[in-house]
Amino acid sequence: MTQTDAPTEEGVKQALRAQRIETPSWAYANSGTRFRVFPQEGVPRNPYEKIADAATVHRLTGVAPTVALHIPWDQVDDYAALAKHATDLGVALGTINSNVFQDPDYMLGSVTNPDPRVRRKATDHLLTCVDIMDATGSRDLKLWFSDGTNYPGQDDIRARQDRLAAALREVHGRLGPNQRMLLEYKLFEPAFYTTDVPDWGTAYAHCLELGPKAQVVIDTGHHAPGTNIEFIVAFLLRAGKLGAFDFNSRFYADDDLMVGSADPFQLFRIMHEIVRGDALRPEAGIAFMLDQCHNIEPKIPAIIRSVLNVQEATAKALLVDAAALAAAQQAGDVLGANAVLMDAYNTDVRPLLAELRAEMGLDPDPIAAYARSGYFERIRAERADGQQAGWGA
Ligand code: LRH
Ligand code: MN
Repeated sequence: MTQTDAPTEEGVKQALRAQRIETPSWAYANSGTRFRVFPQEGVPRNPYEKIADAATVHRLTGVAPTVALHIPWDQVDDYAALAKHATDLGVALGTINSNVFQDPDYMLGSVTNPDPRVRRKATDHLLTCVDIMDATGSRDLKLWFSDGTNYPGQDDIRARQDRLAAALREVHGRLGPNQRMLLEYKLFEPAFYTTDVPDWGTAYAHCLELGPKAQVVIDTGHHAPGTNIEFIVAFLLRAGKLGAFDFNSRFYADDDLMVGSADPFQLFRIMHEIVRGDALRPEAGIAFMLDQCHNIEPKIPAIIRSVLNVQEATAKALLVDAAALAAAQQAGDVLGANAVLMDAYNTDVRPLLAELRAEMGLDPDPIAAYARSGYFERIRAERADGQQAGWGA
């Protein structure tokens, strides 16, 4: 289906069938806010059980075949065995996420820390994550740095950028031929004055400086209120520097709520730019990941709902009549052009998706299928004892 053809139902279904959404291991485990992490029944106790839950989401949705890991939250002795476990369950290990934001040594920064010993330790962790990618067969290393300062004068803003660039360069040099590093930005939190990678421009500039294996990640919860995220998507796609999304949604800050729950129209506008940029198909190389925390809601149904929300926004974006849109834009027909987009957005795509799932041999309603499956009752009993997994904050 190209940009000029009017969308066909079969074309839309074909694109949706090929969609790939990666779920995050940490969303299956306990998470919360600085005020409280509320444990839930049936929560996984180790990476093996997190992967089993991710496999359940894939079994019911058909479009979530990979699970992202977070190190050390998903540390194991044998990553090849973990990868085999995933394969046996019909999924694969995906993006490896580094963690240089919890160790006490990183209070004043990790790779940007004034202390070279701490910088070395942080960079070594990033390199260890690449070793893990070699063992799991993962393509992507995702780098998010909580690094920043809380008070003016606390540290030299420019010197911290030099330190960051040096660490990133070392990691970029270590990557194998088919491996990438994905640099994530975030406006603030946990730092409240400067953040060393605060916005897409900073991430983009570092990735340009690094080279072809460095791409930008857009976490949809990491922007100042009112930021036009789809502009950033269009810009980075055009520049060939968009590597991935961390999908979630928010009403205020980095709320990490279910993607599409707070602002489904924004998710549609983002997916419209993806479809317009012919970047939905897996070969385009964009990793569509969820990065969420289900603090009060049951975790597996929340992730299934999130996958469905991405599918719905994508189906609507695929229904945009590109030819009519281009014609109206060309003619300066402001209302006409807007109407083309709103017609697609206001289309109820749920029947089409239910039909597609049936054609894929899946239950048209994955959430109801999960409730009927008895999976929750089983894991609740199996995992009644032992230490539940969490993010150890
Ligand atoms: C930081 C972030 C990052 C992850 C973490 C779990 O806010 O978005 O992507 O490492 O959440
Ligand atoms: Mn993220």
